[in-house]
Amino acid sequence: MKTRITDLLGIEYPIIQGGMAWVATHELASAVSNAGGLGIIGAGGAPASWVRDQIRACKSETDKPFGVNLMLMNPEADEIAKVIAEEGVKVVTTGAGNPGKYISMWKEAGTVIIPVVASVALAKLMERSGVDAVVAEGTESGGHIGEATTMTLVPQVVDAVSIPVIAAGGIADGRGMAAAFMLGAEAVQMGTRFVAATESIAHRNYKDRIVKAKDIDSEVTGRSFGHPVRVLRNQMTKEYLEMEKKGVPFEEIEQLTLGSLKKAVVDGDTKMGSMMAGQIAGLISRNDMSCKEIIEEIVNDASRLLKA
Ligand code: TUI
Repeated sequence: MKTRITDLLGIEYPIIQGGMAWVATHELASAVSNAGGLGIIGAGGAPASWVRDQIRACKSETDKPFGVNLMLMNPEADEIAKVIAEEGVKVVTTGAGNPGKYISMWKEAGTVIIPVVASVALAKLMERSGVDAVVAEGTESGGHIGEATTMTLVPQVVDAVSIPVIAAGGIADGRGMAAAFMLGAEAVQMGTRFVAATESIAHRNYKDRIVKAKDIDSEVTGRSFGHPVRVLRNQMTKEYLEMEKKGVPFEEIEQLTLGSLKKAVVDGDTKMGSMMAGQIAGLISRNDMSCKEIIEEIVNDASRLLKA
């Protein structure tokens, strides 16, 4: 499965791991890269010093390329952008915003730049800014999301730009990967499937909830604030959505979610934690597979389907 993305990134398989806050640590990133995909360290809301330490740990665990995801709402985004350039990280992906102001610095450092976009407009703007590829992420994804579905967004982005497009949102097996390729994608990015991988440091309770999840078990909080986030339904989402419906101001509701991602990922609090996951969680039935096993299974299944 050679594509412009495998060539651009110097990887064996066109599979990229999502840059999930708290979950996408050096352990997961190096495991995905060592398995032939592209592992990503998720900066999330972490400080720049943490990101630098993670990059150095990942370098000690793999000789293969890996990337860093810069979540643009991070208060230390400027510093993290610099750390990425200074450490000579091969690939950067960005989320939840427009990375325009960092592009020239990263280009000078020779970093491959891949913004995550949720619209054709941002994809076109990014191409004009000189980025190397885009991730077109559908609303099926976990975490911070846009409006368009993967099925509608991917082919429209593919038609609108000439750079390669990576599909994300709702992909967790070989069928999803083959479908994305039929839409014109040249790689896929998966998040939720890798949360449940053996190398993921996510708490056992969170992994178990992904395995138990059914098709309609996610909720989107924060829509009315223009900050939609997809998570698995629990006590926290129930309280959040009730408050949102009542028109409780954002600042007050925010108290409910402060630190809630760490609660889910690190403490395993499935009641009040924010268990970010995509709609495809219902398809994920195992948490005993390594990144290598996951990637090999998906690539084998997708190749078979695409040849048929
Ligand atoms: O970034 C993501 N997913 C995320 S970030 C995140 S961190 C977080 N933690 C706690 C609460 C809330 C967030 C969790 N999940 N995906 C990439 C993505 N980017 N999806 C959608 C977008 C996006 C949306 C609007 C990108 C750009 C954009 O507008 C850009 C602009 O300013 O024009």
